[in-house]
Amino acid sequence: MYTVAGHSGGGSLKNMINNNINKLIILLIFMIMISCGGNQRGSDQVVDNTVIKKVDVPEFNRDSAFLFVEKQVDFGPRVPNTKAHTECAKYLGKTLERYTPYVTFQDFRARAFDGTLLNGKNIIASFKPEKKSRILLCAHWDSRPFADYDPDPKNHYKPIDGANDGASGVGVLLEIARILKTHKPRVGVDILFFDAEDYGPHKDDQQQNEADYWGLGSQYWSKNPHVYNYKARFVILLDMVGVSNPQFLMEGFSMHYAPDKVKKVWDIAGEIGYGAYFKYEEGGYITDDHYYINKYKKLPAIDIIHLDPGSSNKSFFPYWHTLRDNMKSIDKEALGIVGQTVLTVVFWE
Ligand code: AHN
Ligand code: ZN
Repeated sequence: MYTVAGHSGGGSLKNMINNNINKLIILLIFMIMISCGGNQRGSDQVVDNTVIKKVDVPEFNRDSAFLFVEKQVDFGPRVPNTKAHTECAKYLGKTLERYTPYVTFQDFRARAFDGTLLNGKNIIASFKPEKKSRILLCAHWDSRPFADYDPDPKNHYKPIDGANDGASGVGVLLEIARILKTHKPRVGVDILFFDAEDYGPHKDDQQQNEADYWGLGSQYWSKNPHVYNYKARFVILLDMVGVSNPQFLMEGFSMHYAPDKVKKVWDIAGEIGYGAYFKYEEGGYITDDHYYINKYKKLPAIDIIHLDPGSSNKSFFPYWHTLRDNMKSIDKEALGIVGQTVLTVVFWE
């Protein structure tokens, strides 16, 4: 037999003490709950004797982000000129239209390394389009037509799911779009999904100007932005952000073109508790979509990308450009780390 604490009846001194201890414990739990509530607030910043309020940041939902990744992968490989690609574009557009009325589809044609004419579609969602002060968030939504780094050569011409390489960044940004429907940061935000990032030359096909066959959608947008004279304070690209225990090193072109923006993002990640993943180490130069935004559009653009200079697959995650880049390689925790960091950057701007 036992009595439930606090409900033991009787008026003995022992019971009174027990009751008060229970009240104290409940009070303590409440105080802890209040101080750890879903909203994160950093210590306010003081610049030139002015206190800059660090506003409350909504909570990024990693389960929701995971579902957004899964939805894309369910279409099959999103290779340009395929049905899965067309269907997924519709899904991305429809989903964004639930969160903002300002969705633009930018159709373009681009020649691939092997002469194929690709029908590309960049997809852009804007929040507070009237605001001059803006942040641009992007990721590529297409997936690679070849698993040219698969351990089995029989797979080298099969298309990949691109769960991490493509869908992870888009999933994180769809979750941010969902949040921006109801939570309004001070700045305007654009979310841009680039097409035809990953149709670069096959490993077995040696090319002269190899690099410029990657990032075809971002090259097109950088030379033909969806808005005349488009400006943003800075640009954050997400690429391969979904594997467990991610390691975000400071990518070379990001550091070359926008070192202060890299520092800003890395500092905020550390401030909200993700310093173990955002490392102050250089991680090599990656010709990714942000490179063309810097080079042609001349906006400061950084890449948040998992890098592992010791890895056998260039310096990327172990399943990069293999058939194992599927849903099994996706970790909710990683999506949450990146999502909460980017959301905080946006709300503190
Ligand atoms: C190069 O390997 C030159 N660029 C890699 C960019 C990339 C591919 N990002 C994802 N997949
Ligand atoms: Zn890729």
